[in-house]
Amino acid sequence: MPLDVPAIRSQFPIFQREINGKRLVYLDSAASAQKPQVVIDAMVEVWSHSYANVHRGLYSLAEEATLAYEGARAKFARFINATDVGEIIHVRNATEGINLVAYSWGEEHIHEGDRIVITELEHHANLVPWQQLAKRKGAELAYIPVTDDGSLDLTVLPDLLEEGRTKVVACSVMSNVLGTLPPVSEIAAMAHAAGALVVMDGAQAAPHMPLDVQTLGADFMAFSGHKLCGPGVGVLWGRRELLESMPPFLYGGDMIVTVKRDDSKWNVLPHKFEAGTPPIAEVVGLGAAIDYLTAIGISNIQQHERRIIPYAMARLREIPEIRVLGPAPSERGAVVSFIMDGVHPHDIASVLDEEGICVRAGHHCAQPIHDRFCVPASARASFYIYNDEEDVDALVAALRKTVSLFARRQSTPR
Ligand code: C6P
Repeated sequence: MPLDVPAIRSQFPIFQREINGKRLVYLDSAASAQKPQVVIDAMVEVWSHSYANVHRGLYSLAEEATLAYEGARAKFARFINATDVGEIIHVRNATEGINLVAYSWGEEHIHEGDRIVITELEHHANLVPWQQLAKRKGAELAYIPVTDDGSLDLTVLPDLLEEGRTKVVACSVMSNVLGTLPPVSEIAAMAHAAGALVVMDGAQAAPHMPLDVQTLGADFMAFSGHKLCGPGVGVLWGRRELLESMPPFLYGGDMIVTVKRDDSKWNVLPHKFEAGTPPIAEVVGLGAAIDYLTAIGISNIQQHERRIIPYAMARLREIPEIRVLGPAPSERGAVVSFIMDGVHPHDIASVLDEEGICVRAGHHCAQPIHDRFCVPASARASFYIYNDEEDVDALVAALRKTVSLFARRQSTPR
């Protein structure tokens, strides 16, 4: 079903405001998505009427808060088709989820001489934790390279997957710079055949396409609520037997069953990995966001973006000074990163801002993939449920203005 974009926009209070006297054109959802009123209301409702700490109080209010908090966990499990809610760990964000795996699983299982495989298109969140683990342990960090057209060169993977030596493959389900959608199930099958575990970074994919942890073949997957129109909490999913075997990541309240002066026993899953008071209203808010997106339909969202992306790329191609990075429209998710001859991405973002258009400019926390394409930075437009062709047209008009502004500056004698 096509999305009713004007109706969706009207559900987000932020679109009532203007930026620099212009209609707000928000093209930075890959950094963080805007929040619909239902999510804001769900959090206000918790704070106004149902707030107490969870898992601790023996009074009605605490039980209500615990039910709402645990109810959200069940929604997250359904969202990614996990059958066991104990496998859903609430974390701050995808970054924390991946760090949890790299520390808790990695410290125990990675040894000197082992190999960790990642890809050249990873966000720093799925790169630096593995890089630093490899350094601590004297392990090798190997990269699956990216081809000129922005896809993964999987011809090298069989050589990188050395049985007994390659312990883990960590891969993004969607690149935040190129939009590339690596064949993660295929990668997972190859990794498993060589005895390696698979960690999937679902941060960019989760808002845009159905993710089913049972068919994807992941052992762990992390995603962030703030990119799903929710607040700042995230989810780490992991296979129960792996999570059971791993030591806690953080120690403190709620993650124990008994503490004696000299030793402690850990709580059951998922609580073993949720030390301290969690962000209660935020978890409930993410539950509301998942309900909201599920009602729109994740497949409908994917179809919507499959129309916007080819349109955006075709329109950007009309500007000869622009070079788009990454694969063809049919091979990518809802991000388009580009560079403009002679204009720094920061300057592009500033001119667009004057027009009320928000894009991201810089390395997007993914420096190695920019190095791969020999550019220090790019500008990135990313699209979501509240964007339509009108937003693309506004972007293209503002980019034309940027081109002529800088052409004029360069031809003005100093
Ligand atoms: N990318 C972007 O503008 P956090 O910050 O933990 O919520 O998400 C980290 C992360 C992990 N993986 C991928 C593929 C990502 O894109 C991100 C976040 C944002 O591209 C903010 S840097």
